[in-house]
Amino acid sequence: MESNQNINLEDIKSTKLELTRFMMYYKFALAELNTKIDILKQEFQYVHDYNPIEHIKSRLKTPESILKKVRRKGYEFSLPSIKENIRDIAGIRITCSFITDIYKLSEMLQTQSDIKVIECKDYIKKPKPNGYKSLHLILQVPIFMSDRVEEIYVEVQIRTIAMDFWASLEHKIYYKYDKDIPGRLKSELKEAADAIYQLDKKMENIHIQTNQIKEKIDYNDVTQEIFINNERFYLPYEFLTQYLDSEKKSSS
Ligand code: 0O2
Repeated sequence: MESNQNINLEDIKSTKLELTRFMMYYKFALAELNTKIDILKQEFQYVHDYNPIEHIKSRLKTPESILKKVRRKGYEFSLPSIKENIRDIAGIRITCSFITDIYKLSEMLQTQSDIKVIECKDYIKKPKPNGYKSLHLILQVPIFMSDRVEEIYVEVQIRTIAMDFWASLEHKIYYKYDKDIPGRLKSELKEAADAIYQLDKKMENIHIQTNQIKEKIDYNDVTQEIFINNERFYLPYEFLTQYLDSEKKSSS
């Protein structure tokens, strides 16, 4: 640890307080966005009868990693500069079942009125040269404090399970070889990325065919119940008929 005898204890204390407060905004932003994603997930489950999200993971960048990035990019070392320039302090990674779910989810997030879309990088349509695929969004989320509103950046990465599998292996290899992956492994990784894309498309195709069969079955299965978040509610037949009648009247 580097030591500097000129820093007094009071300064350290107040700096730690200020940094903690700063990092808390990002924690709140993650909580806010996680709630939004959870609501979208439940609504999607209800409308489409399946869960598009396999896994959600959120993380705060460590102060050590923030410092490294500020130095690497040559940004000024101040909280306003970090807030403006380091836009992945709060990060959420969502793994979806299918590629179309990635775009549906991204669209649902982007159209929320209180979320600002700052940037959208589509590494699925335009993969990185090494084969990396994922959809990256930089969003700005308002955090309502007692005396003001803070707009906080959050990076959202959305990918399929297969893309995530590839990215985590590539990430491990990247660091194992100290960021200099041997050529043979690089081309094997690229081949694996291409194979994964074909697999994603194949799985989605099977899913679409299964859905078409399910729709036919569901049409004949008019039960008198609805499920809200796994809780069952009885639906009187009259409710259905009256509702359909009023719908018809209002549309004619
Ligand atoms: P960590 O630990 O995951 O946060 P920048 O974020 O500005 O430094 P860039 O290239 O503009 O760099 O950002 P980009 O392309 O949006 O990528 C940022 C994040 O995407 C990375 O964060 C990774 O998580 C992921 N990523 C991007 N490219 C690759 C890749 O080739 N392989 C893998 N496995 N992941 C990738 P960090 O900060 O690198 O790491």
